[in-house]
This record gives sequence, structure tokens and C-alpha cells, in this order.
Amino acid sequence: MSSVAQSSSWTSFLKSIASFNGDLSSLTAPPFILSPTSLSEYSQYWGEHPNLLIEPNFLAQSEKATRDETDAMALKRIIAVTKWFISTLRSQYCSRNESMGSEKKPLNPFLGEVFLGKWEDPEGAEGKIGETILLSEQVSHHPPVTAYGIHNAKNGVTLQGYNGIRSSISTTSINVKQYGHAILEYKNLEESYLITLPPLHIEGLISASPFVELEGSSYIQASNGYFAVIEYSGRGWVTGKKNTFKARIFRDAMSSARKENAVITVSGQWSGKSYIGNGSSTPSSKDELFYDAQSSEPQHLVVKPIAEQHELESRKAWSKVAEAIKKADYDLISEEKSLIENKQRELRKTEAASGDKWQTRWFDLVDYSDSSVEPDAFLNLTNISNLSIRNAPSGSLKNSKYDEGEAKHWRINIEKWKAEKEIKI
Ligand code: CLR
Repeated sequence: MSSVAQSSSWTSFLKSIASFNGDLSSLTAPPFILSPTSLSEYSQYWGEHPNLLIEPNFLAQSEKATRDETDAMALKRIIAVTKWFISTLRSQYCSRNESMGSEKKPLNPFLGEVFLGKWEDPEGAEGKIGETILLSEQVSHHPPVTAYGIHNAKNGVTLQGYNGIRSSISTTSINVKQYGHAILEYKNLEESYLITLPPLHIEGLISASPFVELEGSSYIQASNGYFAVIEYSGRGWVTGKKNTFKARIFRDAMSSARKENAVITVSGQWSGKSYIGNGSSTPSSKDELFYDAQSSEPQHLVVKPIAEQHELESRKAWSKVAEAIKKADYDLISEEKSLIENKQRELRKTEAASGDKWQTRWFDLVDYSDSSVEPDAFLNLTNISNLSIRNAPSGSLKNSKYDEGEAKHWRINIEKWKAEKEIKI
């Protein structure tokens, strides 16, 4: 066991986890496990493969297509969306291990914190991808919720969603359920996709080298009917490999009740290679390569230099805390963090006194239990997939035990972004 794992700061951290109340952000962790990056930045992981994100836009059926051809293209598109989704997972769940050696505890964003930037087309202005932009905003602090929009104007592609987590503890791991979902829209195709977020757990706590493993499943419901189920099995007991998954694509959500109905099956590692085959049998490395996460490097977001940032922008707001973390100066970390936290407390007090609640900047909370809400992609896609519209763990089904309570979801308001005067990409 490493000396870090045996250190008193780590063992007391493990003890505090064992008795914690579910709010991971409230845990005081030793400096070496703190990340200088705010959770509001994690939205960028959705966009690090812009080429795969826009690919379905180039898979439209021709105007004279027969029904069979139309259907074949719809299948190609959900395969492309599934590939893009799989491509986001390495960034989402492995990037801290790859860049910092282990999973870390991110900074807990303050209400109204924003993070934004762009992915430029590597081929320049003439390229077919075009520029993709990211807008991310902390829309709630208690509990923490980050909303984001990713938009590629040239191809009419928009991904939007939001994330929140609830955690619990077991003897050897932290278990995390995700709340929220993502909606992917292709304007030219008039097609949309609903994506649910998988549960995960954090392993490696005893040895002070935490890492994330996914479990359960993600669903992708296409407005053309196709439905993908991605099952995560962690360290497969057959292959012995971590980060394994199996994705099955079905004609529709109804036929997903029987695995034999799969029209396409993909199998492998989301952080490595995966293979694709027709039908429901499991493809292996003898089959066609589907995606290789290691040979397809993420394209990183371009963010303005801190000197040009607004005070609500994440990297500027947290810059002093981040420096203190990099120096592993514990007193300075607490000092700088307290400055931010106290300022937030003061703000909330003045708001309470004046009665003006904090207004979110680019996102609106839509209450889907209100019958006057216009039918939209979310309502359509939850209907055809039988997924809950409630604030339940992501991927919960209608009429399941989780299908209860409020139905409020964060949506981007593009008009607000167009009217934005103070903050620029
Ligand atoms: C946030 C939304 C992203 C996907 C994602 C990836 C990793 C998750 C993170 C989400 C939420 C916060 C998280 C993190 C892994 C570890 C971290 C659960 C879901 C917790 C708060 C850190 C606990 C401290 C350990 C390192 C001991 O799209």
C-alpha cells in the first residue's frame, strides 16, 4: 500500500466519507485529491469530438428514397449517434485519471458560475464541421446542478442538458446516481435524440487512487423510433477488462424487451476498442471495429485567457484557489475558498432581504407537469421510450417506483444568449 494511502489525512478522509450525509461537495478532502477544476467545466466533455457529433447530419436519406432506404439511413444515424456518445465517455470518466493520475474532487461551482468556449474547425473557415460553442452555467447550488448547451450553427446541431448527482456510500465505494439528461437535435434532419445518464461508482478509495466505473445503462431514444440500450458492466468477468459495455440497437423501445430483437450489437471497452455486428450476437475483435477511444484524441475547448474573462467565469473566479491547490498549500486553499463562499452567502442574504431571487443567465426551468407547456422533443421522446418525465434518477421508466414528484428540467434559452452583452466566447 502506498504511503499516501496510509497517511492520516487519507484515513481521516475515508472516515469522513463513511459517515457522510450524501453531499460529496461538503467532504473535506486532503489537498492531493483536490482538483483545481470546477465541476462547471465538466460539460465540455460532451463536445470533444465535434466531427462525430455532426456526423449524423451527413447521413440524410435522398429525396427519392424508398421506405427501405429511409429506414436504412435512420439506422445509420442512430449508429452514428451511439458512436458519438461512446466517444464522450473517455473524456467524461477517465480524463482526470489520465491528466492527474487519479479521480479528483472538483471545485463546487457557485450559483451563477459560467464556463464557455469554442471548438474550432481544424480545417478552418472552409471546413465542413464549422465552429461549435459551449455555454455552461451553474443553475443551482443546493443541490449542485450544471446546465449546458453545445451548438454548431453551420450544421444546425444542438446538444443541451443538465447534470446533478445524489450519492451514497458502501463499504468499498461511493455510489453515484445521475439526475438529468441530454437532448440532441439535428435541425436539418428534423430529428432529435434523448440520452440518459448512467449511474457510476468510485473505486480505489482504500488505496488512495480513486477512479470511476460505470454501471447500469444509458438509453438513447431517437425521434425516428430507433432505441439504443447501452449496458455497462465494469471489469467484465469474462474478459477481465475494465470499462466494458454492450450497446444494442432496437427498432423501437417496445422491442427492446427481448435482447434477441437487437438489429445491431456493439461490444467492447468505452475507453478502448469496441466492435460492431448485425443482429443480437456479441461481436468480438474478429468483427468490424466500431470505435477506438485511444486512437481518437479529444479536441480540447478553446477558452479565453483568464485576463479577458468576466468575474462569473469559472477559471477567473477560482484562479486563486486553483493556484493554492497547485501549491498544495492547505491554509491558502481554505482562505481563498472561504472568500468565495462568504461572498456567496452575503449575496443570498441581500437577495432574501430584497426579495429578488437570483436569475439564471442563459437557462430556464421548464415545469413539464404544467399542461400549458408546448409539446417538445423531450415530451415526444419520453413518450415513445416510456421514460419518466419526473426529476427521477436518469433513465427511470414511467410508472416505476421512481416516477414521482416534480417534473422540472433546465433548458437553454437562446434568446437570452443572443441578448448577452457582458460575457463573450
Ligand atoms: C459530472 C457530470 C459529467 C460526468 C461526471 C463525471 C465524473 C463525476 C462527475 C460527473 C460528478 C462528480 C464526481 C465525478 C467523479 C468524482 C466526483 C462524482 C457525474 C466526486 C464529487 C468526487 C468525490 C471525491 C473522490 C475523488 C474521493 O458529465
